[in-house]
Amino acid sequence: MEDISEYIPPKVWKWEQENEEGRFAAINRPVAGATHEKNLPVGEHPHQLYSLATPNGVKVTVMFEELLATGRQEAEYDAWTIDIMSGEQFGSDFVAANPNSKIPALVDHSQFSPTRIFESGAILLYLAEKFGAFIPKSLADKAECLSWLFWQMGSAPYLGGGFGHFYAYAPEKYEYPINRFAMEVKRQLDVIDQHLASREYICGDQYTIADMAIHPWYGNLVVGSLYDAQEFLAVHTYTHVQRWASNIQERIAVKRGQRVNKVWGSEERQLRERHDAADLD
Ligand SMILES: N[C@@H](CCC(=O)N[C@@H](CS)C(=O)NCC(=O)O)C(=O)O
Repeated sequence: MEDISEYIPPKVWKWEQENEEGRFAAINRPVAGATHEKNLPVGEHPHQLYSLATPNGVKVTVMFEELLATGRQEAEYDAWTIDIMSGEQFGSDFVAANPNSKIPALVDHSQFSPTRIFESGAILLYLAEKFGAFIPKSLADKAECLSWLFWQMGSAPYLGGGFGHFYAYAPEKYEYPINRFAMEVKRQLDVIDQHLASREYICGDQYTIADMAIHPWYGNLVVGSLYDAQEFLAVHTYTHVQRWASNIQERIAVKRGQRVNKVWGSEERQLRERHDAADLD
C-alpha cells in the first residue's frame, strides 16, 4: 500500500468551498434546493425531458426512441439540455421537477395535471407502464425485470461515483479507493457476465427497460466508452457482457437516443435539443 499522509477528520465536518479541487468542485454543495430563479422551456409534445447525454440521461432518450420506433407516436418528446457543469440543475423550475437536482427529469403534460418524474429508473418504469412496452406482462417475469432495473440503480453509483470518480476524475490518484471500487465493479461485471451466459438479454429473450438501464453504464464500460479503463479492468474477459453490449449498440433507437442532449464530442454527433424525429435523421 502506498504511503499517503493520514487525514484526521475534525469533530464536525465543514464545507471548505474555497479549498475544493477537482472536476465537480464548482457544483458540489452540501445543501439542497434552488440557488436561482430559472424557468424551464416547454415545447409542444406531451413529454418534456430536461437532461444531458450522460449514461443516466441516455437511458431515457433511448427509451423514447425505442417507443417511437414501435410506432407509438404519443411517445413524442421535447428534450432540453441541462448544463450540469454550470449549475442549471439548481434553477427553480428544475428543482421543482427534481428536488434532488440531478438529470434526467421528465414532466408529462398529457395527464390531468403535469406529472413530474425523477430518477432514471422511475422514468423508465413510468414510460414502460404508460405505453405497455419493454416490460414483461406476467408478474414473475416483471419481478425479474424490476430486480435487474433496481440492481442497476443500486450498483451504478459504485461504478460512477466510486470507480469512475477516483480512477478518472479525482485530482490525485489514491490506491485505497481505486482498489476498493475496482474490486466491486469487477464483481458487478462478473454478476452480469454469468447471468448473460445463458440469456440474450438481461431478462431472457426480450429486450426490456433493464437492458436500457444497464447498457449505458456496464455496456459502455466494456466497449471502452466509459473512463478509458478497458485494460485496467480487463474488460475483454467478460465475453458475455461484450456480446450483449455489441448487440444492443446495433439498435437504431440506441444510436439515436445516444445523440440526444449530447453537447460534446464531434460536432456532427451533437444535438443540444430534440423536438422532432427529423432532428436525428
Ligand atoms: N440516481 C439518479 C442519478 C442521476 C445523476 O447522478 N445525474 C448526474 C449526471 S449523470 C447529475 O445530474 N449530476 C449533477 C450534480 O450532481 O449536481 C438517476 O439515475 O437518475
